[in-house]
Amino acid sequence: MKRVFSGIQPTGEPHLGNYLGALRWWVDFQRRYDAFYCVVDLHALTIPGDPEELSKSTLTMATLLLACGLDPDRCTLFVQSHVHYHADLTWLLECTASMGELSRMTQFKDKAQKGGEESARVGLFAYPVLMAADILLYDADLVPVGDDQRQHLELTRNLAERWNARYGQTFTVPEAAIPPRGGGARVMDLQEPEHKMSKSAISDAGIVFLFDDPKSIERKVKRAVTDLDPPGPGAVRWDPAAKPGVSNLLELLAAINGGSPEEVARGYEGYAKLKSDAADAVISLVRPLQERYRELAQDPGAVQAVLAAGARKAEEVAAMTYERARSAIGLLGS
Ligand code: AQP
Repeated sequence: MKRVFSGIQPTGEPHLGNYLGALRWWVDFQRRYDAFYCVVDLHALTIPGDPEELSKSTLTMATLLLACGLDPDRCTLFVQSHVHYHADLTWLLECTASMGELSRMTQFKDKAQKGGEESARVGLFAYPVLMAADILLYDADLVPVGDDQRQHLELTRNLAERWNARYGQTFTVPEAAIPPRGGGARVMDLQEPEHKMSKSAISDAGIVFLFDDPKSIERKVKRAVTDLDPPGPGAVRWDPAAKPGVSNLLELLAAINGGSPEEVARGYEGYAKLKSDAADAVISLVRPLQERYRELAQDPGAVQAVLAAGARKAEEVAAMTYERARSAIGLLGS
């Protein structure tokens, strides 16, 4: 059976982009593949944050993943820092990666720009190598991620291929499993539809969080930026370059209710109905997740037990891969 790995950072609240671009595919993939999923808390250290908040949000994220439908009997769910091989393998990979290839990562450039490149953390620069270690440790064939991670996946593949060529066959070279076009691969910010919806955006106004109440969802979707075209035939159409806001709403509806964004567009002539249908679809999507989350959050001990069992299972697999890598690169065994 093919192996799948993916992770999510416990920074900030998860949003609709995380769900449509990644989490719902995780739920689907656990039924078909040997799936390893991880709350990547070490990645969260790459930007400033409150230590107390980090441990809380790690547990919150794990609880939410279970609420979304991850089933501990079908997948291995764990916290990245509970398996020390992630950090160990990162160092070995960092000693094969070049400054040049990491400098080309656009996510580093975007995030570093927000706080100033001089004060950006070294960990933020090296983050894609940690992500490569996460994936390669589990011999993953497939990595379900949103479109924004495409470049990091390419780097992972390059690092694995280079290592295998230099030190002998050690790693499985993974493929990205990015949602199909119109399937939520890149959900855009409702206020700035040229930018992806992101937890670390400066304003929350264009982000639908999975914990938002129906009123906030309705307000955010109804205030979504569209354009000034008058209503009528052709005003509502799938055209991400000319009509990014309208296209984003169509993509949301298509990703949630099915069909392609072009098909969805055929039912509309004006923006008000499009927005109210999109708001209803999002509210119906998040309501059961929120209910399930509230139930699971009553028993944090049970969630911790799932994570502890997951870490034990993950560690067994990670230890074997690390051992192969350690020996291939010439480190003396203990
Ligand atoms: N807007 C998006 N549309 C589709 N997929 C998305 N993902 C993130 N944003 C979108 C996917 O969600 C998964 C988990 O992402 P992450 O939290 O680990 O990191 P990220 O990609 O950096 O997500 P954010 O929200 O932008 O967080 P910050 O602002 O903290 O960096 C990934 O598979 C990602 O592709």
